[in-house]
Amino acid sequence: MSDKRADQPACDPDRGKKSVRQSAAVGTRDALGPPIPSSEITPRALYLRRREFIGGAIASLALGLPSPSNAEPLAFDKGPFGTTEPLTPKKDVTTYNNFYEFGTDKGDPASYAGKLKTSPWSVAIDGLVAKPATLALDDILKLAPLEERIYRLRCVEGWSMVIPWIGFPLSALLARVEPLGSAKFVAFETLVRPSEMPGQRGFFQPLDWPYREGLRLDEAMHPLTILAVGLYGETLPNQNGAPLRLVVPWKYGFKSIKSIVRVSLVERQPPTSWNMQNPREYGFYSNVNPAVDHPRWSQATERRIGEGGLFAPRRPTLPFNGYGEQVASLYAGMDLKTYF
Ligand SMILES: Nc1nc2c(c(=O)[nH]1)N[C@H]1C(S)=C(S)[C@@H](COP(=O)(O)O)O[C@H]1N2
Ligand SMILES: [Mo]
Repeated sequence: MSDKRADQPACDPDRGKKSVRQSAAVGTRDALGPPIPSSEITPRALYLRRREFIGGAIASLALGLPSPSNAEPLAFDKGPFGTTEPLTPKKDVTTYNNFYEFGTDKGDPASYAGKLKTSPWSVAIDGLVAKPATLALDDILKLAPLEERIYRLRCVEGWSMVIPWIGFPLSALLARVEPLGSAKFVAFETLVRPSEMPGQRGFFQPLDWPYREGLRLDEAMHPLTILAVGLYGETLPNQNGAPLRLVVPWKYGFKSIKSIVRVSLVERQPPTSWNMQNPREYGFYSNVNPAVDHPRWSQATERRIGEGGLFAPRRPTLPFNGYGEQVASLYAGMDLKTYF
C-alpha cells in the first residue's frame, strides 16, 4: 500500500460536514404507508424490467441529464428486528453517502452515481460451493420474499441513521449455491467500471478496487444479515448501492458493501478494503463497539443524521449497534479489543 493512501484521512468524521442536511423534519413509519401484500402486486421482476424501458430514462434522455431517480416501487412484507425509532429522512439517506467509487465527498455519490448502469446486472457466486452460479438480478429476487428491515446504520466516522431497507436474508442466496463444509468465510466484491465510476479514474485513488468486504460464514448466515435491493419502499438509489448491497447492522457501515457483483465462499479470512488500506484503524470484524476507540476518534457516541445537525446532542453508541441480544453469542470467548 502506498504512503499516499495510508496518509489519506479517508473514513474521516470531518469529511463532508458541509453537505450535512440540517433537516428538522424526521420521518416516521407512517410516511411509508402500510406495506402492500405481495399477492396484490405485479411480480417484482416486472418492476425491475420496466426500469430498462421507462423509469426515469425517457425524461433524462429528453433533458440530457443523468436521471435523478429510477426508483420503482417494490412489494414487501414487514420483516423482523425492526426498530421503532424515527426514520432518518429519505433526503439525508440518499444525499449523505459514502461510496468512494464515485468520489470521497458525502455529496459525490448522489451527484455522480446516476450514470451507473445497473441493468442488466448479475452476481457470480463461486468458491467453496457445490453449485456455483452466475445469477441475474431477476433470479436473485426469486430466492426469497422481500421484507422491510428498519435498521440502525452506524458509520465508523461517528454518525448514524435509521434506514427502512427492503431486502432478504443473505442466507437465502448462500443456500442456493450450497456451501461446502470447508467454507468458513464469505468474500464480496463491488463492480469495477471506471467509465461510470469517476472515483475509479484519475490520479488519486483512495482504495484498491474492487471494493472488497467479508464476513465469517456464521455472520453471513445470521438472520439479521440481509442483501438489500431497496429502501423507503422503492428500488435502491444508485448512491445507496443499487441494485444489490449488503447490510450488516451490528457492524460499522463500511462492512455493508454496495453494488455487489461477486460473492465467494472461501476457507480463510479474505482481504477487505479498509483493513488493507489501514489495518491499524479498520479491523476485519468491525463490530460496533463504544469501548474500542478508533485511533483518531472516540467511538463512545454518535451523531444521528437528521437530528438537528451538528448542534444536536450526540447519542451514546451501543455495543453491537444495539443488536447484542441477537449477535453477541457469535463472539463468545473472543477478545473484541484484539479482534476489533
Ligand atoms: N462499494 C462500496 N461500498 C460501500 C462504501 C464504498 O465506498 N464503496 N462505503 C461504505 C461506508 S463507509 C458506509 S458508512 C456505507 C454507507 O451506506 P449508505 O450510503 O447507503 O448510507 O456504505 C458502505 N459500503
Ligand atoms: Mo462508513
